[in-house]
Amino acid sequence: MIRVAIQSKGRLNEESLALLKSIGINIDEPKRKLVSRSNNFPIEALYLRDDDIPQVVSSGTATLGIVGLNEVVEKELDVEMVARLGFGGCRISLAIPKSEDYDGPQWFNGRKIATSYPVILRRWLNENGINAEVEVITGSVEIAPAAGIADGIFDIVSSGSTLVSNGLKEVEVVFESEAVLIGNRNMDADSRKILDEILFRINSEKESRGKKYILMNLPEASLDKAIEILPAMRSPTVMPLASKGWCSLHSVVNESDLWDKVRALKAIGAEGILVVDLDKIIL
Ligand code: PRT
Ligand code: ZN
Repeated sequence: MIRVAIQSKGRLNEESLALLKSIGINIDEPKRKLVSRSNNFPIEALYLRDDDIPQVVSSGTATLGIVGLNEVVEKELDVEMVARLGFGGCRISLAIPKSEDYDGPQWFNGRKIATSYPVILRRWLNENGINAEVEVITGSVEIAPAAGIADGIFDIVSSGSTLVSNGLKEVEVVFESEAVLIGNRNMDADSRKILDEILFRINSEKESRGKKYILMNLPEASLDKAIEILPAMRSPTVMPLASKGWCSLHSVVNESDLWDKVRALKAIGAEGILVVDLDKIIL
């Protein structure tokens, strides 16, 4: 049994649980529970504030954790970075009042910046040789300039609408983040085995993203051309049809070029084309 720390509420909670569900792990939602055990996988969820997740994983209270990369880097704790999870995407940026002229990082020299991410900010200031004062505040960082607390802010941005509605403009993207799976450095062999199974399932799930299963009837004479249009994982599956001179062709395509492929296949005589959602691809 291993314990995985998950955000109890907030932006990453739903997608963390959805990720576990998508890889076949049943787990109850937090609902005032601190711990909940899966009934079909040797895992137990520990529901916490995101700020506490790097610490509990680093200390071993939980073996795994799902948390924003920004929190992991900011806390400067030694944990294993196991996988990027592809959700919770955001950036941490510097922003200043939109009326200001911005002439590059030196704008911040001698100015005051409000943030909840002082470690990541100080690193950037050092790298750029900027001497600025860092004002650490938690929550509502975006109101600091209007409140006269700071000249600029360093905060999480996703759509950018919070900045706009506070009269601010984004001037430097300093850090790109997404949800990550982290692990305790000293996990034992049994835990490692469970983690390997989780990773195997996550990768199968990832592999199927943005892909569709396509099947069609095709004149056998067009088969070579169709195989050129549809390079599949190994090679497309071809099956004979009852009507002479025809076959059924199955393959996997990227959703991004699905319609180009469909047009090309129709042009060489494909009929009855079916496009089906893919759930997992086990390589
Ligand atoms: O209660 P707890 O401490 O667990 O949660 P929290 O309030 O500290 O964090 P939460 O739930 O807001 O965010 C958790 C994680 O989600 C962050 O650490 C990031 O990794 C990630 N994330 C992704 C975001 C955003 N997108 C985001 N937009 N975290 C915060 N925001 C904020 C942003 O600061 C801004 O104020 O959302 C606001 C809206 O953003 P715009 O640009 O879309 O307007
Ligand atoms: Zn938090």
